[in-house]
Amino acid sequence: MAAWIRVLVLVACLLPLVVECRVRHYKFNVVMANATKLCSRKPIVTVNGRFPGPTIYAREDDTVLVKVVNHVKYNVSVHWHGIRQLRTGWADGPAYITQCPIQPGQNFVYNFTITGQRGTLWWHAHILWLRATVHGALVILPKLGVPYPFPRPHKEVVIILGEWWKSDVEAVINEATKSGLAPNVSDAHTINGHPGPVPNCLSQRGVNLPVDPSKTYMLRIISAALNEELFFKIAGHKLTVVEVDATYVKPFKTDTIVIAPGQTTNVLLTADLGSGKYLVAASPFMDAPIAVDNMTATATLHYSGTLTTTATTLTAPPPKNATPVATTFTNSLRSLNSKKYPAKVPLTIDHSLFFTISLGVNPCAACASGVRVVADINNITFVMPKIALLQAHFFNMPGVFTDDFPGKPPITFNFTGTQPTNMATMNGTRLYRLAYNSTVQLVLQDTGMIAPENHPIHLHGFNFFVVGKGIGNFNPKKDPKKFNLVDPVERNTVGVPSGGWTAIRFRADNPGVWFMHCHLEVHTTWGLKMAFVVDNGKGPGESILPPPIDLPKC
Ligand SMILES: *[C@@H]1O[C@H](CO)[C@@H](O)[C@H](O)[C@H]1NC(C)=O
Ligand SMILES: *[C@@H]1O[C@H](CO)[C@@H](O)[C@H](O)[C@H]1NC(C)=O
Ligand SMILES: *[C@@H]1O[C@H](CO)[C@@H](O)[C@H](O)[C@H]1NC(C)=O
Ligand SMILES: *[C@@H]1O[C@H](CO)[C@@H](O)[C@H](O)[C@H]1NC(C)=O
Ligand SMILES: *[C@@H]1O[C@H](CO)[C@@H](O)[C@H](O)[C@H]1NC(C)=O
Ligand SMILES: *[C@@H]1O[C@H](CO)[C@@H](O)[C@H](O)[C@H]1NC(C)=O
Ligand SMILES: *[C@@H]1O[C@H](CO)[C@@H](O)[C@H](O)[C@H]1NC(C)=O
Ligand SMILES: *[C@@H]1O[C@H](CO)[C@@H](O)[C@H](O)[C@H]1NC(C)=O
Ligand SMILES: *[C@@H]1O[C@H](CO)[C@@H](O)[C@H](O)[C@H]1NC(C)=O
Ligand SMILES: [Cu+2]
Repeated sequence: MAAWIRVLVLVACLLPLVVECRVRHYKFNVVMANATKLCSRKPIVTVNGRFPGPTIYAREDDTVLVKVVNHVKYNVSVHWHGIRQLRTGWADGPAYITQCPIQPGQNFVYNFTITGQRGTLWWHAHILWLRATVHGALVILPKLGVPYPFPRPHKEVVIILGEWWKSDVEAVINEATKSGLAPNVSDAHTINGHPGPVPNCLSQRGVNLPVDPSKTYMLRIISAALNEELFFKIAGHKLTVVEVDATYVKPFKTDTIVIAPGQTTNVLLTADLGSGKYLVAASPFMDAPIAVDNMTATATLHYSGTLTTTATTLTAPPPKNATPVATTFTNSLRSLNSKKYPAKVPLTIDHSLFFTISLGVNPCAACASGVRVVADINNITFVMPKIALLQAHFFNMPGVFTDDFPGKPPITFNFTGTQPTNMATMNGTRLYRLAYNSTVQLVLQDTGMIAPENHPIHLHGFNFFVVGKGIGNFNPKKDPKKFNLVDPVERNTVGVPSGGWTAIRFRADNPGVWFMHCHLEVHTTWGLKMAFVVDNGKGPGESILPPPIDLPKC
């Protein structure tokens, strides 16, 4: 190929999908930038000076190459949330799990191929609390010529929900780490970077979403919030849910969606009211006695031909403790399970695991409060290693982790009833080992230690099927009889309900080290995390590839 043709193809591949490109190149400059959309002049950490960051467009089967250059004072790493990373765990991104961080002045090329996936995912920083402002959409279109399993929308719009602090987010978590107690809640929620009108803040109108009467739009909704689940609704309009976490679902209509940090939801919206302006609202969902930011972020759905001066039709978001709204929504989610998109639920199980998801309290002499609030899985507060686990696994480095993560908690108690008075936890960098292609059933049980709470649990490297959920303690005799093994929703992040449990199944068909953690950043910080180590298989294409030469060093 002549050099000028190569350049032409490279440039064309940066434009959203006008030509077929097998390889898509992006450059992420991690830089400080002023947050002009927000009521603050404080510089924030961004990609390419944008908040939210740039959208990555690709098609199923494409290879994506993203060169990340770190121009800030923080260590950085980027995670491609929901991308399976088949055999390319080196490109997954969680710092100290699959890679050492990209240090100031350094760079790294993330190189991965999107196999068997299409839909809305997203990318975000996976170190410290940087993902508050370092995040963006990752839109995977079907292969050329392959239609959606629903009528093609007139237009597609990315909607990123977020959480915003007036203070520097690293100062917020550092202050909490010093005290040993919970960090400050955010000061506002955002829709595409804008909170909407905020008291004492001029020129904050929120984003405008223009629509033409009677046309259908697909909203690719992403929750990049740090610590809070959100309700999302649009005055006067129903939303038809067609996809979550980049897997198609049986379409259903709803007024309100509920979305946890880490999750994505595609909805169809038909502009069937002819004219007017309608409020778009994102507000917190919290059904436990835990402080949240109670601000509602707003935007406006604006029909073409409607005067700007027209009054906006308002809508009241559900009260923050509206558990029934959230439950009705999650209970409606089913895999499409069509011939083309079958739900391949594992029917035989090699590893039946039971993990308690919990908070705890340890003594802390250095903490201002004398104690440290922690979080754990099966009573183990995860201790981050100094060297990435995937490197330690690949190069057989001893002493970095052990593979004795327990398959059940050390003590069985009434998890959702009266709690043990001893809320101390154990510490460790313990992993659970899986043979290639083995199958796992994992019951995630919330506890009432400190307080029950809805925890969105995210698994890297896999999608899983959500085969069951319930309130109270999981009953291993009765509950499995009610599991949905036919068309359970398939996703990468699932809420464990407050004072309840969720059961998931997956097949360990991806060798590597795969992080699993609560996607409430505060809980991840507190230690609500662990990892699976999946051994190589014996056949061709069943081993992790060697690390890229530019993989950052610790
Ligand atoms: C942010 O704005 C301040 C004041 O307007 C300016 O001095 C500074 O250079 C800006 N910083 C960046 C990173 O753009
Ligand atoms: C990306 O990884 C593939 C192997 O998965 C390799 O063949 C290719 O050369 C890599 N590309 C770059 C630019 O590193
Ligand atoms: C946290 O909130 C308290 C009380 O409003 C305030 O005094 C403190 O400065 C906040 N911390 C940070 C880091 O913003
Ligand atoms: C929101 O929370 C703040 C601080 O906790 C409180 O002062 C305020 O009354 C709350 N507002 C609403 C509408 O609940
Ligand atoms: C667990 O505690 C709850 C709440 O107190 C109670 O309703 C339930 O009966 C208890 N379950 C068992 C098995 O003791
Ligand atoms: C957790 O581990 C700590 C430290 O070994 C122990 O004191 C506590 O009883 C354990 N708690 C539970 C619920 O297993
Ligand atoms: C775990 O670590 C914390 C803080 O480093 C400490 O207070 C606690 O005693 C440790 N727990 C055990 C069981 O070692
Ligand atoms: C994985 O296991 C399933 C069921 O046991 C089997 O059908 C399939 O061929 C296996 N796949 C590989 C790649 O070994
Ligand atoms: C950045 O990462 C390196 C490698 O792990 C580590 O040695 C260094 O302390 C980190 N820097 C900061 C500021 O945390
Ligand atoms: Cu959590």
